[in-house]
Formats: sequence, structure tokens, C-alpha cells
Amino acid sequence: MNYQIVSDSSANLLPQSGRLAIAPLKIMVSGREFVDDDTLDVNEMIDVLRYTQGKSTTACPSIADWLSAFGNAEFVFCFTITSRLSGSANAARLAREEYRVTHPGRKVYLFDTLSTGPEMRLLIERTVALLECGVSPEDTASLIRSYMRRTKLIFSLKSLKNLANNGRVSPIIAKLASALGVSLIGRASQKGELAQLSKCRGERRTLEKIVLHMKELGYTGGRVVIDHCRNEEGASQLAALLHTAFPAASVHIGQTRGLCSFYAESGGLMIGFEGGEE
Ligand code: X90
Repeated sequence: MNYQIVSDSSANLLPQSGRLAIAPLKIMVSGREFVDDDTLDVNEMIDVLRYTQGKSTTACPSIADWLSAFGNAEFVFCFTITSRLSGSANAARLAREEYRVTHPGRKVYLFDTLSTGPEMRLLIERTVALLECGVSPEDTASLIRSYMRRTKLIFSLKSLKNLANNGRVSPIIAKLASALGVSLIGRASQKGELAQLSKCRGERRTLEKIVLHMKELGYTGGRVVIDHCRNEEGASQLAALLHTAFPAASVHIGQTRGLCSFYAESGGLMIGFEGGEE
């Protein structure tokens, strides 16, 4: 079967030839454009961001970006960041309309993940596993839609400056995390919006609180993906806490790419995990 999995770059994944194609978002920092593809030097982007006072913003993939990611596959599984915060899902939808005209008979499954980052990785890995086991595309798509009801995203942010400056979070919420040493813990709500869970002082307390929130959301020791922005230490401590509470937990640690680094900012953690159905 000839299938292609495609995702926008907010999933923090790199392309894998013949299997996973990535439609990049873009980050504009004081007139300079960073394309969030596999050639992006994320550390350089973060450094440039830190030393510029100018306006910085982001842009979702264009319809053409999506079309080139779809390639020429018979079946396309397409994953986007929540449509509540980005135009990516809409651009993918328009790309699908065009693809249907230029590639009659092909099938494009669109998943507005109502989330981003590591939760998208969980969905994509599950899709690959099902297809590799020989599950039909149609069944895979419906199994992924039910899996999506169980996967969750929690994040802890030390600054919400870029989210607030770009109108992605209310200034009131952003202000909560503006004090030094305070992290805001939040989640992707069922509607795909940023929802605040708590405010914490100190890294250790923040990590413990994250584990607590994960349990509240039904985590019982399944798969976890932690993506960090320059916070390897926090990510490994969180993995250790999870292993203490759930010895059989499967925890993968990764790094945020351009888009998530821009919004999660230095010190940010994003945690995708298997929870309970809500
Ligand atoms: O289209 C665009 O320009 C992209 C806009 C993306 C805006 C939000 C990205 C957030 C990334 C921050 C924590 C996770 C929040 C998720 C809430 C659903 C990382």
C-alpha cells in the first residue's frame, strides 16, 4: 500500500524519507525568516530571538507546502496543530480539495489534532504501527480518531511572552507566569484551546504537579513523550518521577523544533501522554 504520513512542523518531528513528510511553519524574527524544516538551527533561532527587540511572529504552512508534503501517495494521513490557534488545519483542508482534483481517487485523512507537539507524535507513531501491521487505511483512521480522545497534552511554560504578543493567549493568563521562577502549567482543552491548570513556583514542585495533573487526566503508566526547549534537566527529572510512580511507563524525551521553541520558550516542557477518555 502506498501511503504517506504528513504533519506540520509543530509535531517536533523530522522528516523520514518515504514515510513522514513535514510541512514547515515559519517564524519571523525582526524581518528575518526561519523556516521550521530539518535544516533549521533551532539554537541559533532562539539566540537571535533573545537578542532582538523587534516584532516576531509565525505563519502556518501554505496550501502549496501541504501539497508538496502530500506528494503522490494513494493514502495520505495528515496531522495538524489545533485549528483554534493556527490556520494550518484550514490550509491542509484547502490543499486536500485541490489534491482531490489533481489526484482523483486518492484519499486524504485529515486530523485536526486539537493539540500540538508531542501529542501529535503519539498519534503519528500509532498510525505508522497500525498501517505496518496491515490494518486498512479506513480502519486506521477510525482507530486514530478514538485514540485521539485518550491522548492529552500538558505543558509548563516559564514565559508566555510570545504567546501573548501573538494573540494566542489572553494577557491575563500571560501575566500569571510573568514573575521570575513561576511556571504556568496548562493543557490543551478538549476544544483545542490553551487551558490553565495551575501556577507553580520552583522546578521540582512544577514537575510534581505535572505528574499529579497527568494522573487526574487518567494517566496510568502508558506512553509519554516529553519535548523540552532547552530543559533537558527538567525533562529527565520528570521522566524519573514518572518511572518511580509507574515503573512500566514508556517515556521518550525529545526536543522542540522551531515553532514550539518559539512559543514554549526556553525552559518550556510539553508532555504528550495516554490518559483516560473524557
Ligand atoms: O499559525 C501559526 O502561526 C502558528 C500558531 C501557533 C500558536 C500556538 C503554538 C503553541 C506551542 C505552547 C504550549 C502548547 C499550547 C497548546 C494549546 C492547545 C507550544
